[in-house]
Formats: sequence, structure tokens, C-alpha cells
Amino acid sequence: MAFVPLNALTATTSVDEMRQQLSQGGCTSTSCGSDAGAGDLPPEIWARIKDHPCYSEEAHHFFARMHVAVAPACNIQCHYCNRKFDCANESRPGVVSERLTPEEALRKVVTVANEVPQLSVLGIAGPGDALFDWTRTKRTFEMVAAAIPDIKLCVSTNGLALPDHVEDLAAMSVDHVTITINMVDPAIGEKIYPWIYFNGRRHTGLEASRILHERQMLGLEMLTKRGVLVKVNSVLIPGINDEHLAVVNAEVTKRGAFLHNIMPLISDPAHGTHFGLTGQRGPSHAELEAVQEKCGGGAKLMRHCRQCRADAVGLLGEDRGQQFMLDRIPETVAYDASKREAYRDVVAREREDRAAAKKAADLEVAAAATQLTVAVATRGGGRVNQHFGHAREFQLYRVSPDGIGFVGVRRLDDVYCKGGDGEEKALDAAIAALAGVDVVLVAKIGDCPKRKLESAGLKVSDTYAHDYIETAISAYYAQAFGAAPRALSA
Ligand code: CLF
Ligand code: SF4
Repeated sequence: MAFVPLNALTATTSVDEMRQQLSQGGCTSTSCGSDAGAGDLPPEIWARIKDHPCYSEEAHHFFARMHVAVAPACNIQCHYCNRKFDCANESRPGVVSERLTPEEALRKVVTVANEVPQLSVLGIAGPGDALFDWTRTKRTFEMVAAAIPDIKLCVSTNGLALPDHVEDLAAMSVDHVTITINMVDPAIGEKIYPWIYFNGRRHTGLEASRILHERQMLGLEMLTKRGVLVKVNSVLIPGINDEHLAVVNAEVTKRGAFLHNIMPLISDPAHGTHFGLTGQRGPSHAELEAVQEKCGGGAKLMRHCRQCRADAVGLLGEDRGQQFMLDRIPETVAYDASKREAYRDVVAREREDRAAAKKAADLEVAAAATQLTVAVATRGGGRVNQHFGHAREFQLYRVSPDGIGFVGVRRLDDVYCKGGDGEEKALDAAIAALAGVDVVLVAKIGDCPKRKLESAGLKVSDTYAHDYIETAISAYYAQAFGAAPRALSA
């Protein structure tokens, strides 16, 4: 039987192949949300997030989202956004390769649903504001919900138009709404938003930020009153709102936000944004983690965001958008539910196994005297199943006396292995991205990159290829520290 990578499950993938893929992981040739699981949340909440890759860290190992770029217009300007920029290698919000009509979006969603059985969520996240362009967003949601009734509908907004559409969203069963809230103090907002367009005219300065802030808080309260799960995204902008995000966290928690996702500013002069052109830098990994720590007591933090494009397709961390450009998909297509249904059955069993494995692994490290940060190369399924040379990111886990917990993602601009050859530049970038990491677990790694990682102070192992991540980490811990854990350097 041909071996099919998890990321590449297609309409022709059999259930047996799905099962094999989930249990063994990726290529055998030699690629937040809440981390709570089924037992940690009220059952009705778990039922609503368990297949949403952004709202559940656990789900993001198994389920995919897709965005359709049907909403090009925006009613505000953020200093970190330039929606004119379009590069297929670029992955950040606001950026898309093609804009779609609702009808084209439907064709694309049905095609992806037939080809990507992991698909569980349709999100509209721009490239402008999904609620300012409400007519197109609404029409798209209506058509997709009629064609694929079990798909979750998700929307992301800057919040300015939100209060006007809360009733519609609730009526359409849009159960997941993200609001980007970067401040609750208009004096800070003034440094982020040069203008907004509201009630038929442009507002600037403090007034613009005050209106935006009031509308965001009102929209958040209206949604949570109706029981909609709200995630708040905040862009961490060093020197502007880094000290302030703990206050944002407290205010949104008070108003019922379910999750808070603190994302690093992406800033580069080549992107043509105001911040990029004026030298505003993004935060370091350590700065991001420090702010996340400060916010630890409020709304649950999402730490697995990949800052997707507004036309992203696939598991978080992969983007198959180019594969589903309009000129590459059929003119007419009918929805076939069979693959998604079969995949769900397989995943239901797999995630039960994984939960049991995690529980056992947590017990194994319960006596952990040393915190250990482990970077894992994975391509889904909750397994160590990606080769070092193919990794586009590493998932970070921390071992502590509380168990093994997900703590974040380190993304790479490029893979190390290109057509069989290793690229030194990419290796140096990977080492830089792994700052603060103690151990790297991969499915496979060559001697040369392994030596270089080790000389940079990292421990590296491919012994636990295809194991569940937590099982692999606890096994590594046991062999490194024995029954009585000691410091890594011991
Ligand atoms: Fe899309 Fe956003 Fe819905 Fe997810 S993304 S609209 S909640 S389905 Fe997810 Fe992407 Fe991060 Fe957004 S990883 S940028 S949080
Ligand atoms: Fe860009 Fe979104 Fe800000 Fe609008 S709200 S300017 S689309 S980042």
C-alpha cells in the first residue's frame, strides 16, 4: 500500500491509509488555543472547540482550517498592514494571492473539503475586514453552510463594525469570532491606528482609537452574552503595547473572552507597512514569552497561532493555498462527505490513544526536577514524524513537575534540505530559531546537521521517530535522567 503523508491525504486516500498515516506519521523515505482536552472543560464547550484547530491546541494536530479571501475592503488602517503586498512565499494576515467572489469561494471550499479530509473550519479573515465587507462574508457563509452543513464557520474582525452584525452572526451559528484588540487605552491606540472609517467619515488621532476601543468592547460583550466563543488576538508591538497587554488581557477576560492570542509583530521594510518602513521592530521569542507569562492568570492563552494568510489552506503550519488556486480547481464540483466522515472516525480513536499516552507520559515526568524545553519536528497527528531537513517549524514543549505542556512554535523561513542538499544558511537560521531549546526531537536527521546542532549546545535525537510527542519526550527524559531526574548538563 502506498504511504501517504498526513498533510497530503486526498480524496483517494483510503480509511486504512488514513489510519496508517496517523499511527506512523509522515514520509518514510530515507513535513491555540486552549491546550485543554476532553476531560478538562465542560462537555458543551469541549464539543464546540474539539475540532477547531485554533481554539484547541489538541485539535490542531488533527484538523485543518481554510480561509477564503472574499472581504477585500477594510474600515481602519493599522500601521502593521499593507494589503497591497502579495507574495506566495509570504505568510502573514492580510496577504492573499487572489480575491474571490462568494460563488468562487464556495467552489474552492467544496473542492478542498473533498481533497483535505482534515478540513473542519472555514474562516473569513480578510484580506480586509470580514464584517465591513459583510454582504460578501454573509453570502459566502450561507452558501457554504448549505453545501457542507457540518463545517464550522469562523470570522476574524477588527471589531469596528462588529456590534452591527452580532445578531446576524448568532443567527447564522457563527460560533467562533476573533477580534483583534491591541489596546484598551486610546492613547496607545493612536500609535497603532492612523485612521478609521466610521459612520460615513474618516476619524483620526485619539478620537479614532477611542471609537474603535468602544466598539471592540461593545462587540465583545454582545457576543459573549450570546454564548459565542470569542478569541482576542493582540499584536505585540515592542515599545508601544508590550507593557499594556496584561491590561488588555484583564479587560477582555472580564468581558468573557475565551482565548487570548498574543502574536508577534511581523515587521520588514520590504512589506511596505508603516511600521516596517519606520524601523519598528518585532519582539524576540523571549520578549513574546515574557508577555505571555505576564498574562498567564487571565483568559487562556493561545500559543500555537501561525499568523496565517487570509487565503491559507491546511493544517496550521502548512499552507496548501497554491494547490487550490481557482485555475487549478474544477469549474463545477459537488460535495462528497465520505472522506471527511471516515477521517473523523479514525481521528476519534487516535486522539483517545494519544490522550492515554499523554497521561502516561505526564506521570513518567511527575518527578521532574529540571525544566526541559524540547523542540519537536512534526507534520501532524501529534507525532514526532518530520525530518529535520523538511521542517518548516518546530513545536515547543516544556517538561515540568506539572507534566509535558505545549509552549509555542518556532517557525523557519526555509527548510534545510533542498533537493537532497543541506543549506548552511537555513541551518544557521534554524539554530537561531531554536534559542532557549535544550533538546530537538526529529524523525530523522543527517550526521552533518546533527553535529552542527550539537556544537551549538543542542541535544538531538531521532530515536523516537513516529512516537506520540509526549511519549517521545518522556522516553527521552527517562534515558537522559533515569529515575531521578538531574540537570541536563549533569
Ligand atoms: Fe481562521 Fe482565525 Fe478562525 Fe483560525 S486562523 S479566522 S480563528 S480559522 Fe488561527 Fe491562523 Fe492564528 Fe488566526 S492560526 S492567524 S488564530
Ligand atoms: Fe489590515 Fe486587518 Fe488592520 Fe484592516 S484591520 S488594516 S486588514 S490588519
